[in-house]
Amino acid sequence: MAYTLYSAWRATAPYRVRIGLALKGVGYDYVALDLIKGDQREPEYRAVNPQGLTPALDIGGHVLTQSLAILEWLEETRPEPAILPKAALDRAVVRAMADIVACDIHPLNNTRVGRELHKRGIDPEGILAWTQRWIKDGFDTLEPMVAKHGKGFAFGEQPTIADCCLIPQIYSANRYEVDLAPYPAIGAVAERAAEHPAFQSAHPNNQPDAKPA
Ligand SMILES: N[C@@H](CCC(=O)N[C@@H](CS)C(=O)NCC(=O)O)C(=O)O
Repeated sequence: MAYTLYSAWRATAPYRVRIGLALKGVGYDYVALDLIKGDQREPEYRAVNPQGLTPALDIGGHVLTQSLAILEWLEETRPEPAILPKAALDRAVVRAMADIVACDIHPLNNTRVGRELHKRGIDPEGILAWTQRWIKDGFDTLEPMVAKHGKGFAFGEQPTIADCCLIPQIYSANRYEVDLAPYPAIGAVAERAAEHPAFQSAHPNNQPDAKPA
């Protein structure tokens, strides 16, 4: 059964799912949405995902949405290689790390939030400062967690759902010129992931819709 991922090259939520799919060795067809042009709001895509957000993963007869739900589904349907640790306590820590990115940082910095701030008269510098503020806020919390639990990846020696969320958020932090010097543990995870084939294949620059810098 061919899967289809509705994605956008540098959007972080589909990037999370691309990493998860690559870690699990699951292939898929790629449908690119141009989020600036507004493809996600067109009726054609709303028929796939009524929320008008990426990602959506069509698994043949069902469309899965919400990156964390998709990552959990991947783990449940393909337990190996595991992207959650075995112990319940450890899983809770990994999920907390993922939630800091997916629930606390990203929703404040999404494309539609930037669009709304712009509509309300906030200038580009103001929007950039807003974006940076919430990334820094989340990274301030994540840094000691990663320093405590990470051993190469955010939690332990193997990639987990925490890395699926953290690596795209680091990409976004670089895009929005956040100084990462205060976050050496997070920086070390980025370096480790850059060497890993799953993270390499999922990287925005390696997507069919990637645009030159
Ligand atoms: N909570 C959702 C967030 C999905 C989301 O916000 N996706 C962004 C891309 S990273 C999007 O499609 N934005 C389009 C828009 O804001 O109009 C998830 O984790 O899947």
